[in-house]
Amino acid sequence: MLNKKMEDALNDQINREMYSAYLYMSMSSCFTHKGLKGFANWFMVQYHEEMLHAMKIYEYIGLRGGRAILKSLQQPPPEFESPLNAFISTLQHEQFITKSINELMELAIAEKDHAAQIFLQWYVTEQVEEENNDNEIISQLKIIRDDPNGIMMLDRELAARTTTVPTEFSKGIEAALKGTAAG
Ligand code: OFO
Repeated sequence: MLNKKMEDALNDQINREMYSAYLYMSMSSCFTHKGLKGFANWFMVQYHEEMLHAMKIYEYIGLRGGRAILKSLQQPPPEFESPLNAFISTLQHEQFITKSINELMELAIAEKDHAAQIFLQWYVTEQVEEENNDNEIISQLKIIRDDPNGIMMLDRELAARTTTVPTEFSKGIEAALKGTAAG
């Protein structure tokens, strides 16, 4: 059974993951509007990843006898002036998420909740990959700068990103994860 402190902290993390999804959905909309469909695709794939992150916690709280409580979402910015600006914002947001995951892990250790520590390990590993993905694209964008040919080439590359996480959560996240790379 989850204790109240752990349950509240995990519920706050659901909200942060849902905001992440909302933020990347907003970036996707912005780049669709700018005619950069590859960047829009990359951020929509990221939206699905964030929904998975939120749903895993939602289900975990229930498995441990707690109750997922959904809170209001903050409005994400509607506009991003350039792909570089959006990816720098993405990296900064992911660094904030990494900090919040580390704080959750520290709470699980302080509360001697071994099951939560094992559960949170997946997120610790995931954040290393998330920050690395953003850093790689930022490096490319810094080389490209304002070169339209470079932006269009990267846009074509990012158009190839596909969703590898399940998007059907109605039968439960563990069922949806079986047989996927994300599981
Ligand atoms: Fe982007 O890792 Fe969850 O929030």
